[in-house]
Amino acid sequence: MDKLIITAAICGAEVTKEDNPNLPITAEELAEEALQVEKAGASIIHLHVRDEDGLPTQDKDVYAEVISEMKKKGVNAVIQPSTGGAAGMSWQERIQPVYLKPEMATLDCGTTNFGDDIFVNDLPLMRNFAEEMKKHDILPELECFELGHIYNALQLDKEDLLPEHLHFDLVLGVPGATAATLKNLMFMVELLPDKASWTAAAVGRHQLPIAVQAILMGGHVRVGFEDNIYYKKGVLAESNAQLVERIVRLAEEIGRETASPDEAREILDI
Ligand code: KMH
Ligand code: ZN
Repeated sequence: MDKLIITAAICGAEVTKEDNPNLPITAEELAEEALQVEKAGASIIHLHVRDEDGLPTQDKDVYAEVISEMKKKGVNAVIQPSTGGAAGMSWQERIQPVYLKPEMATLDCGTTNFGDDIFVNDLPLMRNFAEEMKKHDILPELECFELGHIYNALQLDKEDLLPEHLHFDLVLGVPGATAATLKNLMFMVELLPDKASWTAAAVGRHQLPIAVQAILMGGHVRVGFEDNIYYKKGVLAESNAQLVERIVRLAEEIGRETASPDEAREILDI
């Protein structure tokens, strides 16, 4: 098995400080959090940013400021901006961080129910995002919330819109989408091409068991406040780093070493 790549999804678009006061949202808070999760063992930072009111934005300048703060603090982890943003945003708004030419960015692979909302990703939008990422040599993380999303990603691959190395993120447990069960995870993994690598992310109380399953199966793990604000039942997490540290400890016990940022780059062919 490859070393374990841990992605820290430190902020997200939906969670608020009312949900967990430890949520980082300003440039300074996000940069410090990125540094701490990297120290804890994360090699990828999945990044959303917020405006002055704490609301989700895809503004390129806000991303640029946050990323620059991270670099100033010496963050070496792969920074992976979201192109999903929040449900309801236009594609023009969502695609903005791609033009900062990050090493990696998310590419959402199909429309899905997202709680009470619909998160729209039709094939023309996906082709557009994939083409722009290819043009700027950005590795897309193929976000799959549903089984059919894997087939959409494979369609893009057939159309030669994706790089040689395919990296998937299987996101389970979003209300209205595929439930976070071990069977669903195994079924989705079986559909992936042999050459692909994959990360598992799961919402709320499912984050931990799905992460452990991914460690055992040779996949990679995503944790963080975007998907889960609790450390355990009824106890809010103190930081994203606390969630990352637990995964490092568990992986070590199971015999899986954690990848450094540069090792993650090698595994992902960045
Ligand atoms: N906030 C969700 C609607 C991504 O980052 O690409 C979409 C999302 C996926 O978080
Ligand atoms: Zn996201």
